[in-house]
Order: sequence, then C-alpha cells, then structure tokens
Amino acid sequence: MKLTFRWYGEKDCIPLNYIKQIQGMSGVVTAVYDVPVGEVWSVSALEKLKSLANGAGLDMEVIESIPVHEDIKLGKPTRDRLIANYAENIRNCGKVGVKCVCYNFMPVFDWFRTNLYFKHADGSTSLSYSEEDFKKLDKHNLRLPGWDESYTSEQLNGLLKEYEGMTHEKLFDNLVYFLNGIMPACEEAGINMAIHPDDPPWDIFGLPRIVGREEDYDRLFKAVPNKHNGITFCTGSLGAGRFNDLPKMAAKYADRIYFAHLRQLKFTSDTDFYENGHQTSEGNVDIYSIVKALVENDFDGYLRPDHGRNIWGEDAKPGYGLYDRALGAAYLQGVFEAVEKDLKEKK
Ligand code: DNO
Repeated sequence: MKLTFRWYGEKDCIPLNYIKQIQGMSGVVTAVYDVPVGEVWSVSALEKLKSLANGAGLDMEVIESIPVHEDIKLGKPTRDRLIANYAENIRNCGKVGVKCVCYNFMPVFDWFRTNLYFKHADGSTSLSYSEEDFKKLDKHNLRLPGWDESYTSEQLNGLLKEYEGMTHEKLFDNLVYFLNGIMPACEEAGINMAIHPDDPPWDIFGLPRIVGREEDYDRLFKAVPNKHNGITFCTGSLGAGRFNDLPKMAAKYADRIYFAHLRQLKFTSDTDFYENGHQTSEGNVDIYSIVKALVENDFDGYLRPDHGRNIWGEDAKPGYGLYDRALGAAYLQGVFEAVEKDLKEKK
C-alpha cells in the first residue's frame, strides 16, 4: 500500500510541505487543471507539477483525474479524436513516472451531494445527501459547487438534451469502446486505469450510471479483461448504496484495485447520509473489514484518505481540508499496520 494525499495543484490552500509532514505520506494525487477537457496536457506542465511534489519530498505517481470528454460518453463521431488525445495524455503521464490514472464515466455530473456544509453537533461540517432536498432541485437550473468542472445553464441544458434516450447499455458500450481505444497507450506507458464509481451509485436526473455495483464490475472486466483496466475503490461512493457489500467487493477485486479512496459515511435514514471522520465507529462503512479484505487479498495499490470534515476552524474546500484527512491518514495506517501484523503472525 502506498499512502497518498489529494492535492489540487498550486491553487490548493494546503502547502505541499504540510502534506509531507503527515508521517507515512508517500506522494500526492493531482492533475493539470487549466487545460480544457479533451485537450492534451503538455509534458512540461506535468513535469512542473512533478518537480513541485518532488521538491517537497513527495512522489507524483497517481493522477486524479484525466476527465473523459462528454462526446466520448455520448459516443459521438468526434470521440475518436478525443480518445486519441486521451491516449496521448496517458503517454505523457507515463513519461513523468505516473503509474495510475483515476477517471470516471458519469454522464454530466461527477460526485453529488445536496449539502456541502452539513453541520455536526460538535461544530464540524461535512458533505451530506438528502433525498428530499434532491427532489427539490431543478436539473435545468443547477448551480451546485463541488464538481470538478461546472457548466453554464445553456451548456448544461444542451448536454442534458444530448443525453436524452441514452441507455445503460449504450453508455456501457461507449465505456468499453473508450477503454479498448486507450489500452494500447496504457500498455506502452505502464499505466493502470482506475475507474471511480458513480457517486451516488444510482441514476440521477434520469441519466444512466453504470459503475456502482458488484455486477457492474463483473461485466466491465469481462468486456475488457486487460489488466490495465482497473478500479478506484471508493468506499464513500459504493457505500452510499446499501446494496453493496464492501468487504466482499474489496476481496473479490483486490487485484484490480489500483487506487483506494477510504472514507466514512453515516446513514440517517434509508436514503440519507452524511460523511464523517474515517473511523469505523463513526459510520456505516466498516473500514476495518475492508482493509482486512484488501490486505488478505494482496492489495498493492495506492490509497488515500478521502473526504474529511472541516474541523478546528479550517475553511477548506468541502471534503478536502488538511486536518481531518490527516487524522484519516493516521487512522488508516494504524488499521493497515494491525491487519498486516496479524496476518504475518498467522502465517
Ligand atoms: C470526489 C472525487 C471525485 C473523483 C472523480 C474521478 O471527491 O473522488 O470527484 O475525483 O470522480 O474522476
């Protein structure tokens, strides 16, 4: 396991040397943020990021994310050119030592919560989801922060129109087409792709979502068996689906999990939940059993603490403050150490 920390580049309010001060931290997970989706990142932009990370004593072996252009998800004729650009990005990442690329295939929206500042009794805040608030949203007039990219209402409505009639099967075929198109570049660059699950793992706004359940992964690996086709195992996203058995899935796919996002959430009703500190005791995600399943099945990927709360007066990007993610990093290392030592003793 290699412990990493998400860093939003030079605009991130968290300095690299603070990240380095979290003991056990091997590197940052980052991206080139100022190039429009679909265009190629230059090697020099990647080199610059890498040298900043390396200058602070951190590696840069994971990219999160290279976003996938909507035309690829839609299967439009322009996709071949865009897939070629994506492949070029992968090769460029390989040139600077990147080993893993996280991406998602969610139409239009990335991860979705209804409140970015849910207030806990102790004064901390975190992200939360309420079905009732969700139902009140007008998809044609949305301005929710938190997406890696946001749209003007005109763009959003245009996109939603293009997705009319999109089915799960068609979207899945488009994912397979995309993966088959980039696998040769992954082989060449020695890069593993790690698809992020849909968050939450069900259709939203009538848009199909196809990566959120055990059977979705079975289908994905059957369609693209290439070993460079792998997963980001995000416990917060998959865990929002009560139908998912996370320890079982972690064990089953351990050799395809190239990146793990470990985080906590607590259900307040059948559908509603808030995110919380990482410990198993703080929610419904059994972090201990997931780590155990990963370790027992020889998980050898990257790991990062994921969404934390804003605590101790920090006013950071929701989910991405320093303090609670640092606590999460310490906790996760403790769980890994205990589970690994236990396993060694038993052998
Ligand atoms: C949320 C993140 C996601 C993730 C993308 C990957 O906090 O985990 O936005 O980066 O879905 O493409």
